[in-house]
Amino acid sequence: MARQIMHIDLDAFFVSVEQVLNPELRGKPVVVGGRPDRRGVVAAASYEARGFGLHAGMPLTTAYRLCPQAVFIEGGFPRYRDASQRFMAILADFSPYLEPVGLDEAYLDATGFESIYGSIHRMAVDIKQRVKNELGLCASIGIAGCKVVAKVASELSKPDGLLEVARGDERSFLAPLPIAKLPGIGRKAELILRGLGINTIGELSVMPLSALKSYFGASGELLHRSANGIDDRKVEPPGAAKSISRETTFGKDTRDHSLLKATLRYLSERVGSELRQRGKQVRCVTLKLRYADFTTITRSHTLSQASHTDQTIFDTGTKLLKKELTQEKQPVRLIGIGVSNLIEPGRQLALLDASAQRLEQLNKAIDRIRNKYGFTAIQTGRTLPLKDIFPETDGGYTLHTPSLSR
Ligand code: TTP
Ligand code: MG
Repeated sequence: MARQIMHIDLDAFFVSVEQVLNPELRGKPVVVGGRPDRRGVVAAASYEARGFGLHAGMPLTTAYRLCPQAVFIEGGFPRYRDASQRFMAILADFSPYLEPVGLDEAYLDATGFESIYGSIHRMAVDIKQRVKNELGLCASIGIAGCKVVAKVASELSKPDGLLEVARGDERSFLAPLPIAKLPGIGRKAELILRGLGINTIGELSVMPLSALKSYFGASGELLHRSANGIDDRKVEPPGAAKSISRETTFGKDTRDHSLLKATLRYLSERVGSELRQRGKQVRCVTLKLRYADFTTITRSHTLSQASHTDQTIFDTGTKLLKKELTQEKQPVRLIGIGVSNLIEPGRQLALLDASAQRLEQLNKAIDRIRNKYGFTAIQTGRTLPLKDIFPETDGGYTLHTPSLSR
C-alpha cells in the first residue's frame, strides 16, 4: 500500500506562543531570544519580522539594526514545553503512528486513514483546525509518500500552509527548489555544491552517485536518494525499539565453537538486515550467552564508528565470544546478538574508507537478493553448517526457539 506521510510544523513557534498569551503582540514584528543589547541570537522571529530579513540564529544586535521597531522578548521555556505537549496530544488523537521531532514538529503516518477522514487532505485540515481552536497556533502540513518530501512540502507551504505532493510527482516537485531546501544540506555542503555549479535539487538529483560519494562519503548516497524523492525511513513512535536483537536456544547444549560461530553469524545477519531496513546505524554491539545452568551473561562493545554491516556486528560478536569462551565453564544453551544506540546515518558525517564502502555495497546487494528470493537464497560460508541442523524456509532458518527482537 502506498504510504501517506504528513510532516506537521508549527509556524514561528516560540513567538506564536507569546502572541497567544499577549494579543498585543499579534501582527507585529516580534523576536524571541532576548534584549537586543545582549549577546545572543534570535531563537524565533514572527513572519512580520522575517519581512525585514530577520531569522533564527541571527545575532540580536544585527536583528535590532535591521528592525529596531521589533518587540524583543526573553521568552520562557516552560510555556513552550507546555504548548508542545498539548500539540503532540492533539496529533496523537489522529494517529498512533506519530514521531515527534523536537518541540514543534512531528511526522505522522496517515496511510489508510482516508477511510476515516474521507481523504488525507481532509484529515490535515481537521488537524490544523484543532490546533488553531485549542492552542491558537498555526500548523503547516506537508503530505507526501515519504518523510523527506513531506518535510520539504510543509516548509514550502508556510505560513499556515497545507501542501500535498502527489505520488509520482516527488522529483518534479523537488527539482526547481534551491539545494538548501533539502534536509541534510547544511551550509558547508551547500557551498561545496554551489562551487560545483549545482544550485537546484534537480541538478543534485542527476549528479553521478560516485561524484557525490567522493565529496560527501557515505552521506552522498543519502543526498542522492533525498534529491530524487526517495526515502524509506519509517515513522517511528518514540516507544519504538531502541535496540534490535536476535537470539536462539540450541536444541542441545553445545560447546561446538563452529556451531556457535555459525549461529552467531546467522543472527548477526538477521540483526543487520533489520537495521538496514530501518535505515539506522549502531554504536553498540552486545553478545548474550546462557549456559547450561541458566547463568546468563551479556558483554558489550562500543564501536569507534557507527555501522550497519553484518560483518561489523559479527566480528564484534565473535571477539566478545572468544574472550568469554576462554573462561568457558559449561556448555552453551542460548546465544544472542544485539545492537543498541541506533542513530540516523545522515547525522554521522565521518567519511568511510574504501573497504567499509565496499562492505556496505555488498550488504545492500545481499539485502536486495534476500528481499526478492528469501533469506537463505544467499548465504555466507559461515552459516552453511546450519544447513544440516535447521529446517530452511523462505524466511530463513527455523531455529528451535524463534529469535525475537526486543
Ligand atoms: P522552527 O520550527 O525551525 O522555527 P519556527 O517554528 O520559529 O518557524 P517556522 O517553523 O514557521 O519556520 O523551530 C521551532 C522553535 O525552535 C522556534 O520557534 C524557536 C526554537 N529554535 C531555536 O531556539 N533556535 C533555532 O536556531 C531554531 C531554528 C529554532
Ligand atoms: Mg516551526
